[in-house]
Amino acid sequence: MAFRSGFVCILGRPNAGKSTLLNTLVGEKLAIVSPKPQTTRNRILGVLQVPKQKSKPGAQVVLLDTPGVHKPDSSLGRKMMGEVRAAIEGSDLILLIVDATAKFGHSDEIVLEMVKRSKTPAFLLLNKSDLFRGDKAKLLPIIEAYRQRHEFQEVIPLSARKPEGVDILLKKLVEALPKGPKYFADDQLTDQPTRFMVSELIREKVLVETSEEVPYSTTVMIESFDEGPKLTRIEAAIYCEREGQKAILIGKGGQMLKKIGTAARLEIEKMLGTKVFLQLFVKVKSNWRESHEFVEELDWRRQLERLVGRSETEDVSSSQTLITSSRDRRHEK
Ligand SMILES: Nc1nc2c(ncn2[C@@H]2O[C@H](COP(=O)(O)OP(=O)(O)OP(=O)(O)O)[C@@H](O)[C@H]2O)c(=O)[nH]1
Ligand SMILES: [Mg+2]
Repeated sequence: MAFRSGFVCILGRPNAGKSTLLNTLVGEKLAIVSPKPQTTRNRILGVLQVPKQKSKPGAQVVLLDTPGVHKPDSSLGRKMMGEVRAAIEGSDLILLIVDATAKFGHSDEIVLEMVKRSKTPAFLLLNKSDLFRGDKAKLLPIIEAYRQRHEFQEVIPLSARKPEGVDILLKKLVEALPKGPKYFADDQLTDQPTRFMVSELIREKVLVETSEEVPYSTTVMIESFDEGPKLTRIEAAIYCEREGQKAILIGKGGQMLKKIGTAARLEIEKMLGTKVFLQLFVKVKSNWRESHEFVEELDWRRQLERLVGRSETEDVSSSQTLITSSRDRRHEK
């Protein structure tokens, strides 16, 4: 038997549990998760290494978590849907994940259409099975709705959060992959720069702590990142769209910002393995979600391209943190 590998796109509506599944499969928190829809804004790569076993040669599953499929109404939304298409393109398999507690509707038809158009084999994952408390019969109508519309290679009920049924998914996943090379080193988990992961952890805390328009009008940019052996100093700007949102993010006497900062710092410290001094600023950039230019500026892949382009004329060593993946960092220690 030969080594197997491939690119697997995790696709679905907002809030279905895509990022939770990525984290569960890889065994590390690579993507932020929240109860609010449209949490993920970029495609997020996670490498799942399946070790060699007696008669089996092992495998490498390159997972791509994606933003939830929705009808975009801003530059940010269009960028998010572009990320979804980029992840589908070139994937060997699609995992269509649905919240099995939700009824089949028009939005599901749209996601299904994307699967059909890609002509890529797909599994249907019925997530949040823990909410059925063992009553699998409740899943039958939704299974039927999907089966009538598309031929899935596998249909698997699971709970990405509990987790339950994920081992079955993993087995079927590896069987479905083509023979292939190792695309990533044995110890590589993701390609995301640490700086980006830090900005995402801050954004996650904003999503959890705030409500209504604020979470959707917010983005985070790292302004400085100095890593020492024991202490990492980070300055980050939380951007929102209006003065009123800024007031909410700061809170009475700075309480809200403090809460967000403390929760984010604890997680960043865990990820970096150093103490962290985190300074947060709140800035207003009106209608930034409508600015194609600003939305592109937020894309770390674009930031890297720009750095590489500049490197012939400029010294980019001070920006190294931007191109060092979290896994490499752990190696440097
Ligand atoms: N009960 C239950 N909740 C789950 C399960 N998987 C995910 N969730 C919850 O569903 C919510 C959304 O999860 P995410 O993983 O952020 O969903 P997503 O599909 O990545 O959402 P977007 O990034 O917004 O598209 C969170 O509150 C999760 O904790 C599950 O198996 N069971
Ligand atoms: Mg997500």
